[in-house]
Amino acid sequence: MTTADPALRAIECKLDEGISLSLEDGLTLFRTSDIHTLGRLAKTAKERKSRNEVYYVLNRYINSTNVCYANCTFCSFSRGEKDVDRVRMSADQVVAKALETGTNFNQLHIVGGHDPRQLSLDYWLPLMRRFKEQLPHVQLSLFTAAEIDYMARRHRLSYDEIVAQLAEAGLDNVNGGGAEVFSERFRREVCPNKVDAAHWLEIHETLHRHGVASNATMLYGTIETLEERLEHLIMLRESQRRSPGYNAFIPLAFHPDGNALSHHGWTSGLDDIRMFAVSRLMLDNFDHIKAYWMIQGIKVCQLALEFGADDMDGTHGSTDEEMIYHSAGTRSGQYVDDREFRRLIEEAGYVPVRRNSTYQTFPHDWKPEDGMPERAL
Ligand code: V47
Repeated sequence: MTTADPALRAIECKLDEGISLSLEDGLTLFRTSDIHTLGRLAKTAKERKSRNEVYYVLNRYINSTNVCYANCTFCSFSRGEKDVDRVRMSADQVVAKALETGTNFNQLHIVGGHDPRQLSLDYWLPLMRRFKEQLPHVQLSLFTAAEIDYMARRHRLSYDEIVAQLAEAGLDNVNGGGAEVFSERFRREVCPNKVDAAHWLEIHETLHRHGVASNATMLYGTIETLEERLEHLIMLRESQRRSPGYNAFIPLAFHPDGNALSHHGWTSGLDDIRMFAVSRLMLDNFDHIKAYWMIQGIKVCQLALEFGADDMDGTHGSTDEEMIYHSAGTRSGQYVDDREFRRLIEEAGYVPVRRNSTYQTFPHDWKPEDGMPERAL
């Protein structure tokens, strides 16, 4: 039987007084066997931020290229130029994919790889303008900071210069990937060819200055220590203090199939649930903690709502072909009907709320002909 952990009482007092938690507090939360109190604290923190609401988005997810030269050891998705199963979509193909979704959706989520033939402003700026002309109500959630860093270096532009051009072409939000774990030790071993932590943070802070929102993630379940997870969360909290503009934090559970870190295996249900709760409690200046159904599986996502999560991400629209998690072994499908989101959220005792990338909210049966809603969170 679990007994109440007295060490959580001091943490609860800090939370009630609005004091940010320390790394040591985070370790106590990760190590407690009192999972019920952990859940209660995280749920209370969630309800202080987003009351009784839980969010989802009608969206379309596209991986526009899987060609990537970063060679991160956790990745099962990347392919080389000569691989028969490489995918590199032309701009027309990406537009066709987006349009086959119909018009009733609010977000295009696109990520790719470090692909020298696709990651260029010549490809992206005209494509973004086409999206904005044809689907003006659809927010563009494009790239990760790693892709922006790659593009900036390629064009020999400063972050300020490249972000100004992307913002002008209609970029609404940048996805949270590429963060992995900020620790230098981790990056040296796992993703040495990718943007480092300081530059990842600088890109996000530059985006915020240009009015572009962003998300943040952490890949957990490989070689990182609990201290490194907490340092990562604290670095994000400090970045949000310097430069408000992060909407959501998304814990990314490691998927082991077909990559060089397979021996770490799958994360456990308890580790997943703890990650949601600890993220919610450490990141006191992030409004949203997302339990992404495709990554965690929809059942863990529903449980995560009891542990501080307040978002389940999106439908993905039609029969799509997300590749990052499907090549690494996820058993989730490609599509969830929004009625299913609403059923699961209501069963958990919350009110389902449809949103876009920047958390403007919509009635469930909203259609583009209705015009954009007034209320933003
Ligand atoms: O940076 C790659 C992760 C990220 C694996 O902003 C893996 O809403 C687990 O940006 N196991 C890219 N994770 C995806 C991304 C993202 C994902 C979900 C939500 C949002 C958002 C953004 O995918 C990479 C890396 O951390 N990843 N391979 C793997 N085997």
